Amino acid sequence: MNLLPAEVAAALYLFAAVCFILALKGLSGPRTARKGNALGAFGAFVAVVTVFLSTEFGGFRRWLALAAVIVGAALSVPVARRIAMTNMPQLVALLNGVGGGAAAIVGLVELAEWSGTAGYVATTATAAAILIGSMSFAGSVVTFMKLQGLMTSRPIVLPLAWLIMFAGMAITATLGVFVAVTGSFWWGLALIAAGLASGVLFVLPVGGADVPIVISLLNAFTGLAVASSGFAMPNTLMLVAGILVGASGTVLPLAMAKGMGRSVLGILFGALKGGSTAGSTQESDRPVRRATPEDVATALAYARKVVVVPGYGLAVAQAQHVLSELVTTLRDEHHVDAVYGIHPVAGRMPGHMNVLLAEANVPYELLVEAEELNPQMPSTDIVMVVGANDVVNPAAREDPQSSIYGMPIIDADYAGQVFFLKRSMRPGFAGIENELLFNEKTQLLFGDAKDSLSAVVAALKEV
Ligand code: TAP
Repeated sequence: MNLLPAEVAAALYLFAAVCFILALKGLSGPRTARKGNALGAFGAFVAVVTVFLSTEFGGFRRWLALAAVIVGAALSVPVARRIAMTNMPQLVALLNGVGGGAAAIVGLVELAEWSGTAGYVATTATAAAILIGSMSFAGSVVTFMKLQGLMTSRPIVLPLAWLIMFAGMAITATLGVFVAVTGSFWWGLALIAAGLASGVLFVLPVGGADVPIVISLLNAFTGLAVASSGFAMPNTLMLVAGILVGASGTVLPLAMAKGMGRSVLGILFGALKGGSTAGSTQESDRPVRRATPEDVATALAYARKVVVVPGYGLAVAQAQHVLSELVTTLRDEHHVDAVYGIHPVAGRMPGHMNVLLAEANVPYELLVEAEELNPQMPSTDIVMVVGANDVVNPAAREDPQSSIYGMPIIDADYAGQVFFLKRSMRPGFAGIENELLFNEKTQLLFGDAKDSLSAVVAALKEV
């Protein structure tokens, strides 16, 4: 029995779609991101309830669907609540994979129900949903395993990788055509197997820092798979939601690749050309100048302008609260013009530093983007780098041989003095040495960022 008339369901679908669009708009800035997120979740809730009430379910199927909703929510809510911010990329990968897998299964179920009676347009869209959805599922599971440390995060390049890839693409495309022409469930099943294999082959050669970019790309794939499913069923909401995910998922990897000064194609196929995208973890033994927490506190207290550059290490140390305390003390008690320098790819996920600092209630107006900050660097007294490395590495500007050459950086080396807070002489994610560590302007305060910052805050009280 249908509990909602079709017209009411269509109006609610439209309402949910508007929620999704406004959610994306909200997510485009840190001030509105929370509201955007809540609006998107509300839209998804309305959509699920509408589907549930407006669908013709036979027999016990309505209860089966309800059980699926309850199990899904019961599994995902605690996971999302407990996940550490540093593990967010792998959670996104996993949830995205589930979405892709679901779109592929919906396609397969459609083929079974139609049993060869559907038109070519519907079967072609279904073939696309099955192929892209299963690729996205398998690719996301592999990226999850890479980021979770369940397998090596280095690029894996199989022997004859190009040949395997082209053969795989040819087989998959042929199976896709078979599904579109015959509408057969069995060909659909074979297409799922080929899609899963292609998804694995697609992400194996991607390694290290590039994995999060591939996750965003797979997000876009899932969007396309859902949109294809929505077109085939037909279901307007799935179509709209899929297109939105597909479009936003395409913009994100492009923005991330730009932040790293790389091309998306270079990231995807770079490893197939040979060479690795992940660098070394070797510690440098060149001499550096050391500072004590007291040195740092005194210099900061007497500075006019200070820029703090946070990076991945801040997230690892969970030192955002004590960093915020330090900056507030400098501003309020020592009248220092202290701000945060935000690099677009600092950390390991888009907006990582914004999210981290928002947790510590840092006012948005103190977050200054790299582009706006760089012209002010020569007039900045001190840059304090907290758990960042690659995003201030001058090799990106000066060394054409460097793997990060071309990546926009925060020009910390143009400031009067630099303090680096890190634990050791190990390099950052790119695995390359940072000449700024050996610059005569630079002093290092070794230790976990939270401990070092707490010591600086304590020392500041004595200044
Ligand atoms: P990184 O270059 O990775 O440097 C992080 C630094 O933090 C390391 O030098 C590490 O040195 C230090 N560190 C780690 N744990 C610490 C702790 N507990 N206390 C103090 N220091 C600690 O980070 P970044 O400058 O933020 O650059 C980000 C990198 O990730 C870039 O290469 C970027 O391309 C890549 N990436 C970013 C994204 C996005 S979207 N954000 C996505 C993929 C890749 P020690 O080990 O010596 O402490």
